[in-house]
Amino acid sequence: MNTMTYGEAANPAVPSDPDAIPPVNVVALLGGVGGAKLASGLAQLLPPERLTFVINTADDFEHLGLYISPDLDTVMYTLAGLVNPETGWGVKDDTWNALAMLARYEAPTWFCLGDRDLATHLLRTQWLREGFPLTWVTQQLCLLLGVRQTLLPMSDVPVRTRVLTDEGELAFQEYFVRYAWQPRVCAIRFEGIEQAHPTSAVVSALRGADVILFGPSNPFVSLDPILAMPAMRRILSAVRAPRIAISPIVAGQALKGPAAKMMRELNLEVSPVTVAAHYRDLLTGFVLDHQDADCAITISTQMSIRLLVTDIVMHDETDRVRLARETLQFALQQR
Ligand code: FO1
Repeated sequence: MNTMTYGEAANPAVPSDPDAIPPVNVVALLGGVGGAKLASGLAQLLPPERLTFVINTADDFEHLGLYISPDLDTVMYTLAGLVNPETGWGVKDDTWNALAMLARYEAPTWFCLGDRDLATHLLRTQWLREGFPLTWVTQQLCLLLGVRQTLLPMSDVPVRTRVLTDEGELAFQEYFVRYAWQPRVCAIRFEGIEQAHPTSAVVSALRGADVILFGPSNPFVSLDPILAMPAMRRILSAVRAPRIAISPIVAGQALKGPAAKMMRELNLEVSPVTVAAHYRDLLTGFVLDHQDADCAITISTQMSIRLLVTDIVMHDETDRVRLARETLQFALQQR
């Protein structure tokens, strides 16, 4: 059972918890499944009004007329306690009647939309068609699902990841889901990025943050779209809050998804050193796994970044809370 360390009534008879996290404003930049795990760990340590998650929307796409926002949904379902624990995305205990009917119509079924999950996409699409921005739509969905933390799309302007592969250029979900990230990646581009800007909600959250975290998400397709928006690096460099990234690479492998395969195909070493170097001018600290402790010297000598070496693989809820706690304690030492 996890210990809730926030919001407990002060009782002088009970010694204060030395591990308690003070009420600080934390903003985390996140992609999908890895980001959602960190978000759920943070959610057990801080009151919801202290937590803002800025989420990649460059994976979003239109499918069968519906607007799908996979990373927003993954974080939202996780925090609502609704996520499918087997996949890390979609809704738990979902059924697949609509998908089976689509198959009968010989419609595309490579992107698996569960019956319950469909409700989210239907409502989001309807509200977007009525003219509401994605930020507002996300806020409403979260409110209705009882998610009290703030989930912010990185932008209300559409950005779409395009993956240039040996089999041609693919829309991100085609590359990721339809072709199960098998085509060889040559380059990645973000369509619409020049026009995209972080929303005013994202900018104020970053300016008011005491700590900024970069989740253990794919640097190239989950966090780069957030960081590639023209104003973003300038805003991040100007804030005084500690900025800490958690490695998505452990012992030469990605925690999830194609990050390691992409690194090999882009002729980069599959190592936390590559990840730290990728963000280097934006970071004050970096968290890597014990199994990569030999990288610590390289990172700390070549880049002026402080390091935390710990267990970063999140197998269960206890791991999520422990990693979130250690990362916050590490960040707070830097203030
Ligand atoms: N990922 C899959 O690998 N296969 C799917 O069929 C699939 C469906 C899906 C439906 C809704 C949703 O919100 C997410 C879904 N995902 C699926 C996950 C998702 O597309 C990827 O994990 C992310 O885009 C990468 O972060």
